[in-house]
Amino acid sequence: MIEKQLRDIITRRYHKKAEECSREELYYSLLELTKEITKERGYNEGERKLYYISAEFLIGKLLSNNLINLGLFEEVEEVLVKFGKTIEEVEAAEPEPSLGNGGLGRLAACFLDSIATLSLPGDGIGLNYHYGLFRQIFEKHKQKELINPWIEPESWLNQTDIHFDIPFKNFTLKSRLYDIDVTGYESKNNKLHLFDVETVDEKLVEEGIHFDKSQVEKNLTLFLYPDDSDKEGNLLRIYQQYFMVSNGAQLILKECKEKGYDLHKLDQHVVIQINDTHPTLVIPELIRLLMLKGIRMDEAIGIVSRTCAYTNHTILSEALEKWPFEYLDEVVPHLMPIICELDTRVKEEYADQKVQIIDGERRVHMAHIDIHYGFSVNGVAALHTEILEQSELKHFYDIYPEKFNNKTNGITFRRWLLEANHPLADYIASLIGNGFKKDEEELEQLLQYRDVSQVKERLLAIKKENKLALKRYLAETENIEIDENSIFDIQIKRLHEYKRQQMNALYVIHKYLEIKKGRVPSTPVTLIFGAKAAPAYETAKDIIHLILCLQELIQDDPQVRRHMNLVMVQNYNVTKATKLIPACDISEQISLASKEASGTSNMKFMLNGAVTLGTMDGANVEIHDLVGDENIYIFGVGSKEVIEHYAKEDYVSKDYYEKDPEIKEAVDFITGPELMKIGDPENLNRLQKELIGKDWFMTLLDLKDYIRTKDRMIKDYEDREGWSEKMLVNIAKAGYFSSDRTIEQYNEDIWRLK
Ligand code: CR6
Repeated sequence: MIEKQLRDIITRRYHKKAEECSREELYYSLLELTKEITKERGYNEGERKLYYISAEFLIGKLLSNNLINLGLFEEVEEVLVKFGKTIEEVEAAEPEPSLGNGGLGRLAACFLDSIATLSLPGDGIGLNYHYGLFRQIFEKHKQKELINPWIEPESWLNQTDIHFDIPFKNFTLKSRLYDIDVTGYESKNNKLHLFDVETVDEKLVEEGIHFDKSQVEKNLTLFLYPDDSDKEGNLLRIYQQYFMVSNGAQLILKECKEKGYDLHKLDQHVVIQINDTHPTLVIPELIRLLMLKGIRMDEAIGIVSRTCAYTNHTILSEALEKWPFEYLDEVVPHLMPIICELDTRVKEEYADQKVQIIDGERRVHMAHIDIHYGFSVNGVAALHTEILEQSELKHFYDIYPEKFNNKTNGITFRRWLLEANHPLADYIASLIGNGFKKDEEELEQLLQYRDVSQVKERLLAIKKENKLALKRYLAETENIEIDENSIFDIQIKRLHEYKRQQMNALYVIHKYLEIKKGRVPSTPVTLIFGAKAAPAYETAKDIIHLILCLQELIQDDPQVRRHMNLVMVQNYNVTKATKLIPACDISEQISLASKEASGTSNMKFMLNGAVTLGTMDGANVEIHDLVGDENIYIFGVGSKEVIEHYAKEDYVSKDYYEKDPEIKEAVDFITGPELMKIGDPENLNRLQKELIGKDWFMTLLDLKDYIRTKDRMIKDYEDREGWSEKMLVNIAKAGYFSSDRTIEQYNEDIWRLK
């Protein structure tokens, strides 16, 4: 059936036999076929609809994902083999859209998958960035940023004829809507609506990712989050945000009109989830648009407040947006009377400075708009929500306890198990049947095999198979050699000081020195990193530099390399994650307690049978609750103590450095002769100074415990039977972290869709 359809498409497109097609030709033919079949399934509908507005949707490649959701993957795989290609080869021809930075954007993509899978009517609304997040390459042990194009004449995007006029202070931009069909697993579709400007000029980009930030009509949707270290960058972000939400709001009202809904009852038909503060301007914009339709301000504010819900993803205050009043006024003056009115109402009601929208320095606190004028505020893991309620947003919690709720993040198992790890998914299905693919808690049935050696041996064998696959992939794509018989210890996530890649690097230094002294680990270890640093984030780039220098030092030292290897993969993205995660033994989740709101790679690793090495932070806490002490390695200071250190300002990294010879030796090594020969003294010196003089995220506080715990883990790995039991328990308990569960909870508590 599929074979015939595909052959017909190939004949029409290329006038040749499928067996003679290049992988690109097969990819485009499959793209066409998949889009066609998707359309035929139809779309979820209902009296009430969700709009998930987000500046990021890190969807990654879609071919395999969509084929799995359509139930066609196996068939297509077989047909391609007939044509002389593997699905991996064909998929390599698909460009990867990088429309997100990391966890937050990937979460939005997982959510869209689950919303469709649960047959809920819910669309995404975002921007059609032409280049998305930069492509990373390494040169001279440093990160270099390049453009990352993904839009080709033919892609998953469907051009529509929907346009809106978006008013800015001095000009109006006409938008165009592109849609991507979101396939649910064995269900109907929803849509991801991505707005663009026709006047965008890709040639505006000069060297690397630099471009003229002042020409808004030419650059508005060029990049995801352009550098905002200067005023022009900040203004561009405000332009992007308003462009996104005004389009979104106009689309929502258009759909309501087509369905004949009464706008006075908008909140009965529509719910808007505001993903972090980037889409916050949708609140004043929707009020403005309702007023243009003749609804009085008072009523409009009420309607919008009953329609919008807000998700907070961080307690890092630098990430909670506060726009200077005059910046907003320069871009969207027509919203300012509304924002001022929203602020006045708050000031009349509450004297507390901490809950005001416009502060004494005339900065507009975006999250405060969301909390006062939305009906729900949620954190993304139990600990995170508790910290919001008890400290970060306490002043709001005191006013509106009923608005606060927790929704622990989740991941879609279709992408992160069925697609990423076929051997494991198939084996699980052979043991407990296919039910877990839609009802993930069924994975618990695996616990009955806890004492069955055969099953645990098979889990070890699958892990080995995946390690070999990763070895082949890295050899082919990055010319990197790794040893599949070593322990794979992996830390992949954005580079940020709070995530503490620098602590992992200090472990490497410590181990290097140990090996040099003849104290070698019982099993060799391969430490794998993958991370992009924000282009303007100096310390993050210095940490990448340190890791790359260490990589060279170790690669060139056969004596050390035999026992410990270090590799940093280039351009870490969704595709690389799907290759790395199934091969992992030790999952590094080592953020400073209280700082990682949830984390989601921790869930992906667990599901694929890795054991977590982590702090009591974010969703690690819930993983610990589920698997128990024996099946996770927890270390470090807890969140209460950390919060106290910040309150008392009593953490002095220099004390730890001076008092502990082991810590001192590792930190000193950063600027020792071995690394200074390889790297750039300016970066290495600066990083060392940062660690001794500031260390805002308390690396040295947890370093010793981290080293001890990781060493214990490496030792425990030798007991293969014991280790495989930990793997089994982790997989069996991962069901809770399905985004289907998360979305069911969003729906029950917040969205209330049928
Ligand atoms: N950086 C959190 O830090 C969380 C995701 C998704 C983050 C991370 O712990 O898992 O959101 N926050 O909720 C932001 O992006 C602001 C992230 O991805």
